[in-house]
Amino acid sequence: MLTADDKKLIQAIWDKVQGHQEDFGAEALQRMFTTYPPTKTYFPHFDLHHGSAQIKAHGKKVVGALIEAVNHIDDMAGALSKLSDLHAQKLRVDPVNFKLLGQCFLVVVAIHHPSVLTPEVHASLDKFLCAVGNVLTAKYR
Ligand code: ZNH
Repeated sequence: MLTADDKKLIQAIWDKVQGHQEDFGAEALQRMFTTYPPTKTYFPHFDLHHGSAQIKAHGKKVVGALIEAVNHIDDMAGALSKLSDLHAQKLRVDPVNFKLLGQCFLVVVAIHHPSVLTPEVHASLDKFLCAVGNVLTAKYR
């Protein structure tokens, strides 16, 4: 469960992410593909080279969904319902991968905003990313 304090810290860090949606998203994906190569198997139809337009576009979508989650932090399941259907019915991404992408995203935030990512903010952001992952894998069966 996200506490009121978590929500405050998450909002604060997202104020820094807004406006860098595409960059941060693409960096997190690039990092995930390099660090955890098996994640590439979900994107056989993508050009995965550095600076790929497809990675940028996808990064923007993924971070856009995270922003949507922040904006509806008390009803993430509702806000991400369609996306949850898509991941459960069509994409069937193994849930472990959500942790990996979350880690990569945390590292990207740490690189760009080292002073903002205090241990407390780190903990809250981690909780938030796990919560999003749980929503996106909730309809798996
Ligand atoms: Zn996912 C898609 C989000 C994770 C894989 N995604 C997607 C989209 C979005 C997302 C928004 C788009 C949709 C439409 O278009 O409608 N994701 C997301 C998020 C997360 C995720 C938020 C967390 C946090 N994913 C993930 C992972 C993986 C994935 C981990 C693996 C590894 N996705 C995916 C795919 C797709 C998607 C494959 C499809 C792409 C294309 O375009 O084709």
